[in-house]
Amino acid sequence: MTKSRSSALFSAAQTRIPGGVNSPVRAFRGLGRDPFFIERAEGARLWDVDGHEYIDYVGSWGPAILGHAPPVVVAAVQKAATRGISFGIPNPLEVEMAELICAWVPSIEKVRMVNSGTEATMSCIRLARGFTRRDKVIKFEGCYHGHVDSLLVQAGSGSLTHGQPDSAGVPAELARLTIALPFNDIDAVRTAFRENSGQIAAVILEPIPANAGLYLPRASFLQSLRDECTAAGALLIFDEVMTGFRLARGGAQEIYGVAPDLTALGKVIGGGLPVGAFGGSAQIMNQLSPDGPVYQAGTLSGNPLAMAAGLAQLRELERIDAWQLLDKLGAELQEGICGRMRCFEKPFTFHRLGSMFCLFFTDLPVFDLASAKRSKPALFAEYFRFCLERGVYFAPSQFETGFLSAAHTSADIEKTCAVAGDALARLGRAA
Ligand code: HOZ
Repeated sequence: MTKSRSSALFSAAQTRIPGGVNSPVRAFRGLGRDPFFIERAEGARLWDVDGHEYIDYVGSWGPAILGHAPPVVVAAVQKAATRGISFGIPNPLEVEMAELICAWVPSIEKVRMVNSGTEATMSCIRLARGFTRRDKVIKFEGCYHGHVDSLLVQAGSGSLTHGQPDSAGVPAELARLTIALPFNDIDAVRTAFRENSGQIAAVILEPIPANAGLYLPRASFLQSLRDECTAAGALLIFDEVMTGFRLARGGAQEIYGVAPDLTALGKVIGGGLPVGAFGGSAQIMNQLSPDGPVYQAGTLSGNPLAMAAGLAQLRELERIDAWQLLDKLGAELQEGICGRMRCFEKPFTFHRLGSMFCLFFTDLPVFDLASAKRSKPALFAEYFRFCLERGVYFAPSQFETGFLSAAHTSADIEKTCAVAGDALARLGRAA
């Protein structure tokens, strides 16, 4: 049998790229099949190098909120490219982007652009430590903030998928400064503050954790964190790399009405180009070099192509009121999948907020990492493969989140629900 082009490419990749991939979660480990290679993407569709077509619910892990290659973003990038690809000196688009972010996210008075979500959270931690002159950081089990040394402790996403929530290469001395607690457990936070009085620089979290599947904060959890941080003189950092500009114009902080001290942004903000940002009050942000003592820099930060792509995407989201549309599509998907599980004696747990969703293969409630781990990996793998073979591409790990885009249609969702329904019926849960 001749090898598919994807298999041939994956064999070649494994020779020259560790694991054959440039980010571990792309390796499809534990799913009983190899990854496929993409030829092109448009709207809500992907086409692989062997000509297979997929309805895509990964959306480049979040950035493709308008779908793939949206004409407004492509045109903006083309136009910017003709004026120069990188300057390494200020350009007007950086100011436009900073003004837009500050207008949309009121907790941000000043913002710095970086090149990834990892850079954004890493910089938030350094800034929080520099501002408070303290070293310890509280994070939550299953929350993933990129591959930042201090934050690869009980982390989610690929590190969790591949069984490495604590990475080799992170000095034990550094990891000891990170206190990992169960999400949604405010008593654990209070105890940690008590036991480490005057030592906590910051509490960092995804306000809606989306790197161990998707689960939600309990009522008042975020406000209680806000209160505890204020009382202890620690900074509250929201990692809104996933949720920023996706769930609402002002992100999760707008939805829950809780203002963090610092916010990390990424994904949607770059329109598919490598962009991150972090921001907060002027008082805190002024600690950054060259005004303050906390050093942070980047050759490509504020790159004109990236700014043009991000601005075009954000403005288009607002122009079409994408958040309302995305919520409507999300509701259709939820109804379609949950509707098919109504005949189950014990339906699986389906979570959705706006355009983010996740199906856990457990009938028990999911509210933190321990409860997310109740989901049965073998059932997830079978579900994933079944759907993929029928042209529906969900994230290749239980510990990730699904994303809808404004390019998905009700017909796409109907087809998806029919496929997902067949998969669920096969998994033997029907009464
Ligand atoms: N959940 C990850 C980002 N938030 C997936 C992307 C990756 O690790 O490559």
